[in-house]
Amino acid sequence: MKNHQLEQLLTELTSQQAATVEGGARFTLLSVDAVNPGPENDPRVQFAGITLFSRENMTAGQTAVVNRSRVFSSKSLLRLLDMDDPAGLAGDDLLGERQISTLPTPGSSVAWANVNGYTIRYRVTAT
Ligand SMILES: [Ca+2]
Ligand SMILES: [Ca+2]
Repeated sequence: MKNHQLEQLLTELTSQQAATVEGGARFTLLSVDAVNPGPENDPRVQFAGITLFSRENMTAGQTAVVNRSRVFSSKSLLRLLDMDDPAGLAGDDLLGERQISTLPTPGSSVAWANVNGYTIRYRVTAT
């Protein structure tokens, strides 16, 4: 690794850690329900550009428990895609997205039913 690449990496890590120290929120992807996915049955769920879940060939009625989380410090995008190209993101279809704010979720969870037949359950908590 060249020196400037290492420097860049260290800078990125430092700013990420700074965001954690300054506070913010934790997004937790709880579960993905394939209620009625139809032909778009290879879901990939991303938060802030990071894939937290992906599975091929989910069937109607199937639930995947995820419980993966990520700390963030400003509004970030939650996206549901359908994988059509397992090798990369180029062929994926965007099924839906929403902005997630750092405000903690009231109660224990929020359900999001999207038009393509998935229910994504997630929670935002203070760090
Ligand atoms: Ca597709
Ligand atoms: Ca597909």
